[in-house]
Parts: sequence; structure tokens; C-alpha cells
Amino acid sequence: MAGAEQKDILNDLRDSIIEMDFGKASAAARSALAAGMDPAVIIDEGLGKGMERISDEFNEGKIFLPQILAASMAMEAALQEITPVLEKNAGKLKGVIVMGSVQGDIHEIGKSVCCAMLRGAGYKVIDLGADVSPDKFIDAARENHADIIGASALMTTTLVAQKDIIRHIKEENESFKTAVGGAPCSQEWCDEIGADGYSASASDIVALVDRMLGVKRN
Ligand code: B12
Repeated sequence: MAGAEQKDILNDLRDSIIEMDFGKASAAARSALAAGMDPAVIIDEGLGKGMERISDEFNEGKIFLPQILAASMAMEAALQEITPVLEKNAGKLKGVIVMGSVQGDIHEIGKSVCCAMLRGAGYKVIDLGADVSPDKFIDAARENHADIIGASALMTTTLVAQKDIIRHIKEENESFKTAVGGAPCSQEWCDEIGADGYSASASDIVALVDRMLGVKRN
């Protein structure tokens, strides 16, 4: 594909989120896939750039919650197009991961992006959605023989729920590894609460999980 064509598609993907247009987001995702673009590039360099702009505008007080919600619906619409392709391309199953947004936290766009990337890389992902209690994480991990529990927290007030999950795992003598993430999370926080891994973005999460499970990368 010509560089100019790829750039146009990436701009459409980004703009569909900024314009909060879920029809445009689905169509741009379909065009990108039809043009043979890598799903990771579609998410990272297209849709993700749009969400970054939306987050900045929200932080600057230029837009408000209803617009954020509309932009997140556009993101979800695009992810719905991309996820089946990611799953189809995935090779041998590399491991099982239970993912969710922690108790009290309804933010789930970043978590959904991480799920899509992991599925694309050959992991079975059980997505528990948002506002997930520590017990629910652990029950799902047991039921699915998971290797890793991944917990997303987007608010300083809900970060502590990641610590609760690790405490519950220890109390119940389970051995699931834990990965933590979300905007207010950091490597320091990960070390402090005794989680096994942290990554700042969905583009690093596959490398993180591969490393945590000792999976050799091509
Ligand atoms: C979108 C959004 C919403 C949407 C969420 C829609 C949805 N379906 O998810 C809606 C409108 C519902 C919403 C609601 C609220 N929000 Co809000 N929201 C945001 C916003 C603008 C963007 C978040 C986002 O989607 N980013 C894009 C994604 C792609 O990035 P990400 O989530 O960081 O994820 C990446 C990485 O962190 C990482 N990652 C994420 N999870 C994981 C997990 C693992 C295991 C790993 C390894 C990596 C990883 O990979 C991801 C992809 O690269 C942020 C602002 C911001 N700057 O973050 C505020 C923000 C998070 N919200 C905030 C607040 C306060 C709220 C509300 C309380 C508002 C209110 N007054 O009602 C409610 C929350 C209610 C609740 N109980 O949860 C505050 C939190 C402040 C704080 N205390 O820390 C923020 C920071 C805005 C602000 N500046 O005040 N929000």
C-alpha cells in the first residue's frame, strides 16, 4: 500500500474518534483492514491518536463527559471490526489471561484495547468488563485456568483495588501472576504492591505478557 494511502486511512481513523462518529470509525477500520494494514498499527497509530486528543481536550476543559462517552462508543465500534480479524490471525494459543477494570472503575477503553492486542498475539482473553471485584477476578481465573490476571485502573481512587486483588490472591494461596496498568499506574506502584508486571500502553502489553510467561518472541 502506498504511504500516502496509509496516511489517509490513519487520519480517517483518528478523526472518526475526534469527531465521535461511530459510523465513520467502523468504516475506517474496515477500509484499513481491507488495505491490509496491521491491526496493531490501526489501533496504535490511528484510533489511539484520536483518543489521545480527546483525553487532552477533556483535561483542558474543552469537552465534557457526554462527548467523551460518544468518542468511546466510536472507539468500541472500530474495535468490534478489528477484534475478529485479530483473533483469526492469532497462531497457537500462548496462554490464558483474565482481564478487567477494577472494582469501582467503569473506564474500559484502554482495557478493551489491551484485550484486542493480546488476542491478536495468540492469547485467550477472558474480558470481565468493568467494575470487577477481586473475588470475581479470582473465580474467573480459577475457572479458566488462567496464567495471568490483568487489572486496569484509570483513577487514583481505584488504584488501591489492584492491591486488593494481589492480597486476595495471596490469602487464597493462588499463584496467578498479575499485570497492572491504566493511566495513573506506574512501575513504582507495580513494585510497591508486588504485581508481576506493568506496561504503560497496549503496544507494550504483548511483550510484557510474553516476558512474564517466558514465551519466546519471533
Ligand atoms: C473516556 C473517559 C471516561 C469515559 C469512560 C468510557 C468507557 N467506556 O471506558 C466516561 C465518560 C464513562 C468516564 C467517566 C468517569 N470519569 Co473518566 N475519563 C476518561 C478519559 C477522558 C480517557 C480514558 C481513556 O479511555 N483513555 C484512552 C485509553 C486508550 O488509554 P488508557 O485507558 O490509559 O489505557 C492504556 C494504558 O493505560 C494501558 N492499560 C490500560 N489498562 C491496562 C491494564 C493492564 C493490565 C496493562 C498492562 C495496561 C493497561 O494500555 C491502554 C492502551 O494503550 C480520562 C482522561 C485521561 N487522561 O485518561 C478520564 C478520567 C480517567 N476520568 C476521570 C473521572 C473523575 C471520571 C468520573 C468519576 C467522572 C464523573 N465525575 O462522573 C467517571 C468515572 C466513574 C467510575 N466510577 O469509574 C478522571 C480520573 C481522575 C482520578 N481520580 O484519577 C480522568 C483522569 C479525567 C480527569 N482529568 O479528571 N470517563
